[in-house]
Amino acid sequence: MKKKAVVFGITGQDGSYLAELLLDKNYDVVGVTRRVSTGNTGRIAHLMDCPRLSLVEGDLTDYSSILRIIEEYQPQEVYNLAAMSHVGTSFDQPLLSFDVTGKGCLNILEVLREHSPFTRFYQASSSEMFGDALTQRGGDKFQDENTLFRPQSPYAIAKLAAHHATRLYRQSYNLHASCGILFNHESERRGGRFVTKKITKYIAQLYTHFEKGGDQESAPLLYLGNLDAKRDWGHAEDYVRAMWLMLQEDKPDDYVIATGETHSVRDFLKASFETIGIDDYTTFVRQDPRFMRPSEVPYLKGNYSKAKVVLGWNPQVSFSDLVSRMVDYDIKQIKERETVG
Ligand code: NAP
Ligand code: G4F
Repeated sequence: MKKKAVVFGITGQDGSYLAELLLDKNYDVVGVTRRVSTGNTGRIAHLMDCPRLSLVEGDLTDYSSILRIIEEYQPQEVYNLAAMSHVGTSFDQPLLSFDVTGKGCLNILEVLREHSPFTRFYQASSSEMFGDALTQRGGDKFQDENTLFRPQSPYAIAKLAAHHATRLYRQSYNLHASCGILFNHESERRGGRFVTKKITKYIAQLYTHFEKGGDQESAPLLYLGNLDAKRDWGHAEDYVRAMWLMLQEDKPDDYVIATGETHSVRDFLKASFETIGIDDYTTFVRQDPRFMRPSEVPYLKGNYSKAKVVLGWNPQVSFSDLVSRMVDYDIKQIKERETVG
């Protein structure tokens, strides 16, 4: 039978890759978009001509719009990727963050419980929920499905509320509802305010500055916050495959999705500078208190053994490939803009 999936957050990084994957598997895809005054469909522009993709307006904070969409399309699968996903911003907008990222998930769960109990549901949980907690085994420090949650931001608290709500609806109402506890994943399509994209966009700018004969004195500077935080960074294309695999299982469950490697922001910075032949980044980078957070998550490294065994999932893109793909893409973007301009 041909399947239909509703994707909340289709205009985001993950939404765009998931839409590609589902269309590739011959699904009918219904993408939920927010009404905004300027365009927000850039990441899915290349898919818009596909007759199996339809877009419908809706907002996660509006129960009635979710109800209308689920009743009209009656999907076999629903993916909730929508969120206010920037951790730093959640300190400035904690109430909005909770309404969208926490309560928004509950809105979908309630609609499914009452009106579509056989629809399978995926919730985008996050490694941010672990906060400063970890599991220590021998010399190894990591997070897995059994690690405690100790969230350190309004975003993480909202995600944890959604995570527990999803588990509760699975246990109490028998919904096929699964959570992917996804560690950081980036890509060419990553939003410009996340640290990786901020770095690779800057590197592209610096590269073109030197290519045009600019000198060191007139080179732009990069302003960043905490360089010591460690993250487990993978590529979004690998991670959306895991989302889909979870909903194909007979039994719903929660899974950590990660690479099993951790690198500091400083490591990412160094690796990015190296792609353009610069060994010492310190001349070009300044620490700026504006980008420090009131509370930080110091160390994330995921143990994805369960996903490997049960789902047969493995990450394909290495850390160095991720860095070079993002830098190459950003350099190409600048060149294309200059050609058009
Ligand atoms: P993203 O690029 O920021 O995309 C977020 C999506 O949510 C966008 O499509 C956005 O729409 C939509 N959205 C925001 N508020 C909404 C609302 N009120 N109603 C409906 N849609 C709304 O995030 P991402 O990196 O693709 O991440 C996807 C999901 O995974 C998010 O839930 C994120 O929190 C979670 N997650 C991400 C990572 C990661 O490292 N990327 C790791 C773990 C979990 P607009 O385009 O209109 O803004
Ligand atoms: O790139 P980030 O903003 O990602 P963060 O906070 O880890 O959150 C991302 O991953 C989560 C999964 O763990 C997702 F749930 C969430 O939606 C999002 O996708 O920051 C990464 C690290 C942090 O420690 C931050 O303090 O980089 C540090 N950092 C240092 N300078 C900076 C900057 N972060 C940002 N955004 N901008 C800076 O200038």
